Amino acid sequence: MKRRNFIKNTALSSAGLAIGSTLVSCADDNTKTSNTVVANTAKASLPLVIATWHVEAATAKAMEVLQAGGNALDAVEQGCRVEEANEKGQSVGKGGLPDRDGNVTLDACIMDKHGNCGSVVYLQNITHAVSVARKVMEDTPHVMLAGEGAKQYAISQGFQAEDLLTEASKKAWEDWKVKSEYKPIINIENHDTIGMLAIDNNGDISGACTTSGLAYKMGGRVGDSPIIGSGLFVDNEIGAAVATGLGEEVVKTVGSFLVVELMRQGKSPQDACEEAISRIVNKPTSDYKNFQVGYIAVNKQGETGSYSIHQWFSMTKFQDGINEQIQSDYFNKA
Ligand code: SD4
Repeated sequence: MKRRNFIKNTALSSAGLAIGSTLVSCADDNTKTSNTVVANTAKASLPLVIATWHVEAATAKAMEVLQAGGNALDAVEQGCRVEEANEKGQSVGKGGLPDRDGNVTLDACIMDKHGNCGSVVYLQNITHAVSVARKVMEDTPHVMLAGEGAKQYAISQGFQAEDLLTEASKKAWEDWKVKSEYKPIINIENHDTIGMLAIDNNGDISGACTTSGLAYKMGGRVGDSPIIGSGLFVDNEIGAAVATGLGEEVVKTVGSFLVVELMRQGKSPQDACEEAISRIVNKPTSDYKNFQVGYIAVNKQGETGSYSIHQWFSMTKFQDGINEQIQSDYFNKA
């Protein structure tokens, strides 16, 4: 059986479908090399949405899109926009904490079921970075736009330029300036970068990620969130993953791509997230006690997983009418 057909046959319908646990080796079609696919026992109903941290309003919006018949791409974009517009969230969109010079700079990306992707880095003055990333993906010949070019492109597409530094974020920055101590803080907020993955009624997967990055970072710093494969990766035949935490450590291990490749090799989303974290913490020089990284993942069968270095990372999951925050298991139990 061709791999693509095998996976298609095991994809779940909106009614939900149980799949037996089978190890299948199969030759691929002429676009891929041979591979091994494990179909885990799963009973998932579609659609479903997962997101990093505690973002129930965002997952609710995404589910609303999916239940109205929208696709996963629309769902993740609309879901992320909720947090970008939420001024109380100080790590995403408007109200994001600035860099050390007081500039709010945003990173975002989006990826669809075809493997198309778009991203923006170091974007200023535009709240909905995820929507600019989608425009880059759909309406330009490029994958990534940065800085002033990204901003000018957004404005040319009708996005409104505005000051993203709210009074609360300005005050936090001024307080920080008293000591000007740069230290990534573990679990800065009750939520952080929002990364969202969705499977729609057709069983197709998309993902998005948006952030103001690390608070008080150096001017010009870009994290993992807009880097395809690091902050986010989607393979519609296998699954998807998204990262949060100290972007530098995610980039060094190409974390989200790693999670998806581990799922391709047969690992469950949970095991794949755990292995990706172990690649970070088991480096001989790892300073993991001083930073957080968390992953969430979903596979084509609708199984999900999440794992982090430290406690208090969580995933919000909306499925079967239940929109809930799930505490993630974590590595550092010492
Ligand atoms: C970054 N990964 O810019 C993002 C920020 C984040 O928890 O997720 N912080 O490195």
